[in-house]
Amino acid sequence: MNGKTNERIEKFNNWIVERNPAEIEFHQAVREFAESVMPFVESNPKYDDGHILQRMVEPDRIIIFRVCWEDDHGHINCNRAWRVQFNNAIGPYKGGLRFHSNVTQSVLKFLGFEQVYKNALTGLPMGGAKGGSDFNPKGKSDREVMRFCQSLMIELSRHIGEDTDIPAGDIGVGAREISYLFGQYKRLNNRFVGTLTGKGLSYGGSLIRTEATGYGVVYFSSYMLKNIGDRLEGKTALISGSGNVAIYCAEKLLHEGAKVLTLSDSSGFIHDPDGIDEDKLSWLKELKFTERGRIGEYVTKYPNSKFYEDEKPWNIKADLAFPCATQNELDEKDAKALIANGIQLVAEGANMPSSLEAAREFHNSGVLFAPAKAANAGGVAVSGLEQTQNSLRLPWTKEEVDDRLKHIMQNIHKQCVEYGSEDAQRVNYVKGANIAGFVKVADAMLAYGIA
Ligand code: NDP
Ligand code: 2IT
Repeated sequence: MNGKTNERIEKFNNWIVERNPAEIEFHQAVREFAESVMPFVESNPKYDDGHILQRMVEPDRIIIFRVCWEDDHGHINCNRAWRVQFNNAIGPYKGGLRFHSNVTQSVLKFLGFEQVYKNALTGLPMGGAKGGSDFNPKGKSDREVMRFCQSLMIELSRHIGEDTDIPAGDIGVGAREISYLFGQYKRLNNRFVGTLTGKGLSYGGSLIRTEATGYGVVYFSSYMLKNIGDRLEGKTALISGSGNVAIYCAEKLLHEGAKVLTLSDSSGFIHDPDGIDEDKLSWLKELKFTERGRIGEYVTKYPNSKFYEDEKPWNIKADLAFPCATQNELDEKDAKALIANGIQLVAEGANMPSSLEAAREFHNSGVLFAPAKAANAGGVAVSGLEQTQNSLRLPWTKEEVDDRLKHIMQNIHKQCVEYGSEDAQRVNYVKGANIAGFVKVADAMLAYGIA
């Protein structure tokens, strides 16, 4: 990159910081994107002339609202909720809802921004959005979660619809929450339409949607390895998180013959040197999804493993790493530790789990690095397939959805190679994913004129 381009990137980033004060996660996501896309914009004057980058970083709209609900003790609670409708140039807004005490407007703006380009990469007609609340579902009863979801939907329902905006799950929003939200949406509208995805199978959900994000991360990783004549079989893997994405990432790695050594949650990580096999994983599913237990309980059941309280798994030696918990869970120091231990591939199951410095470390040391936009797009892709099945009023088989998911992940890999090949040997997947997503959205925006 020449000095003039660097200067433009700096100026652009300073402008973003000024316009969006204190939104540090949003600054980070835009910076990573601008570093890839600015040189491309400069060499394609139609994008520069259209001021496309400047337009893309402004959400179409943000809806902010109060959610009041009564807990089991009769106390009145008040949370804040948002829906960031970022960009609908190539389809209706689409993206998850997150319930976590650390949700802020900045977090939802970074997630909404990245969702736009992730959704474009899937090849399905979906714009990008994200929403959620600072409501913390941990320790709440089912009835409390239900009352919160119903209250939230009373306001959210005015802004969404099957052709307008289709929310889904994310951190803290799984099958239980989607059911309460969908039930309330249906009640308020008196229409049975696919306005949420991740629904239960008996009321419009798609087979494989639960597994899709984790499976997709592994499919993408196998295409990356195949591209250099390698495969997943026989490799060792570190996974962080033990939620939806982490568990199904582990399951697919086992199917592919890899050995999973770690899983984690916000209290620490477990290391099982014998590997987390299918039986252990099925026990874990019960623990995490039914009993809502903590990962540390694993060592009581499997005493040959060890629990490391308040630590992350990145110091364990392995071939592959899959950060599948949350943003910025892997920093420069963690990246250096992974590299020193000879890590071959890092694929982001979570959204923006690597800090900018960590991603740079991976790039500079030649680690195969799959950014979230590409690697975890399988979840929203199968959400898109759920919408298609809802419109057709026809459910597809497990095999059909899984085949389509594989094909979509392969096609995302192909787009990364097309736009990210730096020489015959090396693909820069960050650059490839950012530019491929950018081109689709930018071309649609240009076609609409000035809007
Ligand atoms: P879940 O709520 O099912 O699981 C989240 C996991 O991450 C839990 O183990 C949780 O631990 C851990 N975690 C969450 N926040 C933190 C934190 N601040 N520090 C440490 N650990 C944390 O969420 P998902 O598995 O659905 O989502 C995980 C990531 O994947 C997110 O980044 C999400 O945006 C992304 N993603 C999800 C998709 C989906 O389809 N669900 C699709 C694409 C991306 P604890 O229980 O202790 O909080
Ligand atoms: O980050 C993501 O892609 C998701 N949470 C899934 C969104 C969706 O609409 O399925």
